Amino acid sequence: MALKGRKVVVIGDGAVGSAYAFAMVQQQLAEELVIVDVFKDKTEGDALDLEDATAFTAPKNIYSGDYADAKDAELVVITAGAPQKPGETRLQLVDKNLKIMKSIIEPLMASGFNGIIVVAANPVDIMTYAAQKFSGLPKTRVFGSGTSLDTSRLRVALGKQFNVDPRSVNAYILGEHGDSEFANYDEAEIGGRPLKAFAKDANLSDDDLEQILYQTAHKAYEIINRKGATYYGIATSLARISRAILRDERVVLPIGAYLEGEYGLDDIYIGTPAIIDAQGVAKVIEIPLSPAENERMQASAKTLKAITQDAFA
Ligand code: 6V0
Repeated sequence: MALKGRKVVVIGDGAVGSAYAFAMVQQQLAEELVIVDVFKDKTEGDALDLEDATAFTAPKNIYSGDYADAKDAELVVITAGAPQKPGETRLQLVDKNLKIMKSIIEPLMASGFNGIIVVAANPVDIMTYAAQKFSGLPKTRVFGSGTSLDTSRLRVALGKQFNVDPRSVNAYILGEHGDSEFANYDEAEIGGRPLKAFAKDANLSDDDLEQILYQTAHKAYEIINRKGATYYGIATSLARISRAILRDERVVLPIGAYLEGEYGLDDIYIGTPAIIDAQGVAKVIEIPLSPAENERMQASAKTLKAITQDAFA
């Protein structure tokens, strides 16, 4: 059952935004769903199309809207962004997407919006940092999808490997949503038994586990090479995060959280588990990492800090 009055605004109605809207309707997670994009025809078309689905789900108010509609929204999900073009550097993309983020946050805040922002636009850790800076909202109420999708991919891969439901695999991808991310294999477990014990039973070496991590981190390319974009996975991750907020679940999810001392890091958004409730990030869960994993966390943070410092110089 959807809670009454739950209003969600999705900004960016591309592949990810429209798949997210569909997931929200299928899971009956919002009472009111507003779709915003510079491409107005697309939002109107999607709203009309999604409306048809409400004949089979609980009644919902779905419409193409504008920033003013965010005034009384609980949650805004930002999936708007320019994709990387051939020959374009990552920093050039950061620059372009920062401008887009600014052009979104200004009218959003001018509407009087005072809810929670979840960012999925890439590079997500940097865009989340920007969304918080531009909005001035509390850091607990602005967070990113971080390593949410990456963690899902890892759990799916390990679930297949050990023939167990991915939901029973308690492993995380931590760090940047990108090349420097890593898995917490040393602490990961299935049903309370160390994941490394399952690996030993299956004759998997640490190198084999690293290979699974590598495939996980590069799965996006496998999908993009075949169909140009990835969206169902991230859309479902975003719907899961939305449910945690709208239903005040206090569930532990991997997200991109602002750190203030956790992992010895400060002033950065990075992938880590956190408790999510109606207020946003209720608590960052700092996993006690092995020395080798901690080194990877620090290296990942260094990569992100360098980009942030360049972008905000
Ligand atoms: P897309 O299909 O090109 O959609 C982007 C949408 O943003 C388009 O509909 C644009 O019209 C819209 N848009 C652009 N500028 C603005 C603006 N100023 N205001 C409002 N809308 C605007 O891209 P797709 O949906 O595939 O990806 C969206 C973003 O999600 C990209 O940055 C991806 O890199 C990112 N992803 C993030 C993932 C994650 O794990 N965090 C996973 C997949 C994609």
